[in-house]
Formats: sequence, C-alpha cells, structure tokens
Amino acid sequence: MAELTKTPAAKEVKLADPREASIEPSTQEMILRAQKLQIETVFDRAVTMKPCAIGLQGICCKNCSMGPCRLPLPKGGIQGEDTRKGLCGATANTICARNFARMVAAGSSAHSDHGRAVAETFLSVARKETKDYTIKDPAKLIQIAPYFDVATTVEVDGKKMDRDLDEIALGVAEAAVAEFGKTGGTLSYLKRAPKPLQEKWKKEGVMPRSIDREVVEIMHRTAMGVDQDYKNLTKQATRCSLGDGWGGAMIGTDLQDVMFGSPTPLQAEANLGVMKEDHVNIIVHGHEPLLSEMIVAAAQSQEMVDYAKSKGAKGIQLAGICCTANEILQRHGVPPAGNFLQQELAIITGACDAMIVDVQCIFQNLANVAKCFHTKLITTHPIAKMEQDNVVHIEFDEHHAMEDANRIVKMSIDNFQNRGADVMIPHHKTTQIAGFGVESIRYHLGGSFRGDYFTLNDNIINGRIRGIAGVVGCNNARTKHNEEHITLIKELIKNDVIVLTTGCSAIAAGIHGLLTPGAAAVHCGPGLAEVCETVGIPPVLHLGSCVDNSRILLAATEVVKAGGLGNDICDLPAAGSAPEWMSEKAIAIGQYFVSSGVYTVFGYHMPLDGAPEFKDYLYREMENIYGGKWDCEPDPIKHAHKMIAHIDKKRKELGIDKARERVLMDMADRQALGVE
Ligand code: BF8
Repeated sequence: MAELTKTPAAKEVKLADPREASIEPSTQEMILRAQKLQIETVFDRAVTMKPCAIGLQGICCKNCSMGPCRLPLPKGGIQGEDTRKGLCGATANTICARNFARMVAAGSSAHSDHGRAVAETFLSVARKETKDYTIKDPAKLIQIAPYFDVATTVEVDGKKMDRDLDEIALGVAEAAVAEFGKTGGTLSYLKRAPKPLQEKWKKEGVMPRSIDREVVEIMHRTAMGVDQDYKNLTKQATRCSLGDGWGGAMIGTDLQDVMFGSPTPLQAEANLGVMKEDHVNIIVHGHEPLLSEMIVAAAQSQEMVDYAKSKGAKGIQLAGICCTANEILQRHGVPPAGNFLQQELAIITGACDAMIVDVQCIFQNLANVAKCFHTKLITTHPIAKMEQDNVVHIEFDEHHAMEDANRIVKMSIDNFQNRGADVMIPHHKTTQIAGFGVESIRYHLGGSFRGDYFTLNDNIINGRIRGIAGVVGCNNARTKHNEEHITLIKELIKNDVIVLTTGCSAIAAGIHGLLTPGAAAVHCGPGLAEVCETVGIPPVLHLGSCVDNSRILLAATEVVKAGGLGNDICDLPAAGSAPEWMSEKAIAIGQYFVSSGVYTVFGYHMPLDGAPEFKDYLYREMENIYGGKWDCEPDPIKHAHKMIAHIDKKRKELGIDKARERVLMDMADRQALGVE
C-alpha cells in the first residue's frame, strides 16, 4: 500500500480558498482534500506567488544579455512623447510586439508540431509501414485530396474512374508532410478560405509560405537588432498564425479524422466523478491522440479487461484531461475527468492508477503530487520528459503503437493493487453530447435530404439565432476556475447566440451541463431554444480539441458559402472568445481568428498595457486590414455583451436587424400589435 507523503512545498505557501478558486463543486472538494493532506496544488501556488507586474504589461525584453530591459508605464501614464527605451533603443511598441509575436510562434509551433506528427503517422499508414492505424474515413480523404492537388479520379479508356484509395492516401500524406517545409508557393489549405479573405491576405503579403518557415522567421525577426517596426512584426505574427489555423492545426484535424474517424454526436459523462473506485483508473492527458487512440483500443480489449479482473478490479475506467480528453471523447465517448486546472486533482483522488501524458499543458508538479500516492506517471513523448525520478518514460512509436499501448495499460493494471486506502472520488459528474464537426452541423441543421448550412443561415437571417460565437481556450489559475467560461456562455445563449466550443472551454461546458439539448429550455433565449428543440441539438456545440479550432474556421466558411450573410467571414454576425486563456497557443489562435476576420475578445488580461500604441493597433487598426480585431474584457457579462454588440452591428450592416427585433417581441408587444 502506498504511504501518503507531502509534496515539497515552497516555504510559506498560502492556501487557496476553494470557493474562490473554482465554481465547480468537485474541484472545491479536491482542493480542500489536498490541503488537508498537505499536498500543494496550482490553486495554492496562485495565491502564494503573484504575477510579475512588468511582464503583465508585456514590456520586458530579455532577447539579449544587455537586459532584461524593463519599460514599465510611468505612473500617471505617458505625458507627451514616450521616451522609454531599452539599452539598444528598442521602444515599448517594439518590445511588446516582439513578445507578442514570440507567443504566436510558440503557440503555432505547438499546434503545428502536433499536426506534423499526425501527418508523418499518416505517411506511415500510406506506405503500409504500420498496421495499427488505418483509414477510417475515406470520404474525408477524398474531400481533402483536391486541396493538395491530388487527383481522386483517373481516366481509363476515356471513362472517369475512382482512383485507388491507397494512391490518394500516399499523395495526400506526402503533400501534407511537405507543407511544413515546402520551398515554393504558399500553403495549400489557404484556398479553402473565402475568396475575399484570400485577396486580403495576398494584398498584405501574409500568405504563409510553409508552416515551419513562418515560425523561424518570427524567431529571426524578434532576435536582437532585427525588426523594429511593430506593424511589420504584427504582419509576420499574422502570417505565422495563419500557418497554424489554416495549416498545421487544420492538417492535424483532417488527418486525425481520416485515420480515427470524423466525429459524430455521441453521449458521454464528464468530471472527476467519472473515475470509479472499484476499477483500474487510467487518465490520458495532453494533446496528440496518436497514442491515446491505441490506449482506448487496449483498455477496451477483452484481454486487458480480463487481466484487470484477475487483479481484483471490476474493469478499466479510462478518462481524459485537457485536449487528449477531447480527442477520445469526440470519437469514442471516453469521458473527460476534467480540464486544465483539474489535472493535479485527478491524482489527489487517490484512485488514479496511471496518468499517461504526451505533450502540452502538463504540470511538472504532477510528478510531486503523484509521489504522494501510488499513481504511475508515464511520459511517452521524446520531446516531453520530466526530471523527477518517480516518472516512468515509455517512448511511444507509431510503428509499434499497439504494443506500446498494451504495455502501458498492463503497467497501469499492475499498479491497481498498490492503491492506498485513502481514496476519495467526488460524486459529481454530468451527461453531455459531444462530437460535433463541420459535417455534423450540416447534417443536424439541414437534415439528411437537404443537409446544408442554408438552414443555419435562414435561422440567423430570421433572427431566431442572433449570431454565432466561438468560445474556446484554457483555464487560468489567475481567474476563478470555469466561472468566466460558464457565465459568458450562459449570457450568450440567453441572448440567442449559438456557441461553438473547443478545448478546456468545451470540457467546462460539459461539466456544467450546457452540452445537452435539454440545456436549451433552461438557459436559452426563445429563438435559440426553438431551433435547438426543433433540431434536437444542444445550444453549445462541442467541436473538439484546440487544433479543432480549424473546424470553426471551416464552419464559418460554410456559413459564408451558404449565402445571405455577406461574402467573407468578417461579414458574419459572429465573434470569438477565450475567457480564461493562459497558453501561448491561445494567442496564436486569437491572431489567426482576428486575421481571418473575427472580432476576438480575451478574458483575464492581455500583455499589452505597457505599449498603448501597439495595443491600439491590435484592438482597432487590424480591423481595417482583415475585418477582425482583438479586444479584452475580464468581466464575463460585459465580455458577452461586447460580442453581442458586435454581432448586432454585423446584423445591421447585413440589413437583418429588423428580423431580429421581430423575434425579440414579448407577449405584451404582440398583444399591442393585435397578433396574439
Ligand atoms: O490546447 S485549452 S489549457 S488543454 S491550451 Fe491547454 Fe488551453 Fe486547455 Fe488544449 Ni488549448
């Protein structure tokens, strides 16, 4: 039996108030339990350590060893000329724009390296070098092939015939891998965007040339003594981010769909309460589903279930954290045990027999928490190891993926018998419907015969649906866990704005019961409720993981194509949001949304306050170039109303604001008009 040990905490750690830390009851319970067991968590660290005030303003430059140079705003703001400079003379605008661009580079590289791993695995599939992965969605493969200039038909004796699927797969795989380092032209997927948007990108000179090149160029341009014009730096940040959203991330999403199947709506549970005391609990955490897909297969195999039973468990309960959770949720209905801020808490239940991590959003402190229990913490990726000695590294290789997965699941089962007596799994869990995508929205809102986006557009034009919001992104220990997501989403749907969600925001929405058709009657305005009830969909649609934000770009493009709502994404009554963002990946996503024409509001804060001119460029001038702009609002209700005001402005520009007024009439209005 594992003996409980304390985590080596920083000296004088203050304790978080669980009710101030999260709105979610099982999270509160687990924070309290951790404190009783003297196990430190992110929530305690957040009250112990304050963020750096200068870093918060975005104006600390540490790009050479003459610095770090710090250029805080003078008390009382800038009076007259802004004379602040670093040792080399770099202005606050330059420093802030460099820092911003580097965040875009880091975020884009994370999504795109994920996309590359998926593309390389798909190449192994196409070359028949692995038996463990196959093509589960050939229709998707045929759909994307033309974007890579891969023919899907051949002419035989003057007749057009379907081309061999293996040949198409090889063509697509080679072209997809080449996108990361291609030496001529621009990215293939850019042609999926609405034409006017492509024209804007061309005019601005921001069409990404290759995915990797734009990241490298940011690192070059932000190195000491290179680009010293914040507008020029922002341009490169745009080019790099487009290489993420319309490049690396989109390739990742598409090829995952091809190999693992495109998601279709399914029912599952969510929250820490999905863990089971009498089962082997395995948690997968991270982002790339290459391994977790195999873990799902291994954990569901009769051989492993029997093995678990032979060790005294009733079965195997697999669950996820973060975006790996979203990946296996949307394709297999495997429940998420929680989002970003709940990762330590899953171990603190005492019932986590193994936590298997791949890349991104993984706390190093997991190792310290795991040390207090029997939990096996297993790293699996060559680029993401941990220094602590209680961490096991089992390197995953797609060429023997199933073998690796079986080994990991067996190790997890073997660890079940080491579980201590002190187990406490919170009871809270909810039911949710997840697994929406571009295709399933088309089907659900259009029906099987006339499945298309016309129906969605009709409902936007007639005002039942006021607009579309993409609410995405992380949790942040500087804000109350899940509060901004849930308050914001509720306010949007109350005002008839349909919400598309991904990432940790989607997990929050699931945990708080917003991903069910039944949520429409409880939380929605009358128009959106009517649509959801008629069609049988939730008012908040779970579109997957953070790389799947590419699905939101494509859904917006489908809405443009369906007609009646303008010619470009920036014409749509739509807005984006990341209310509890923390990761550089969120900044990359925000930049590609803005540069694709979306008004995008972030919560908490943006590291821009120290450079008001650069901030103004992002918050106002970008709109003149791409039709989208940045904004920030920490208060979730005000945040929602900024998005709604933008949606209403777009409705007015489209001339559909009158229809909206008609729908908003209440009983008294109708009686006054004599129509009731
Ligand atoms: O990529 S939402 S905390 S898990 S970064 Fe991380 Fe943020 Fe969650 Fe998914 Ni996206």
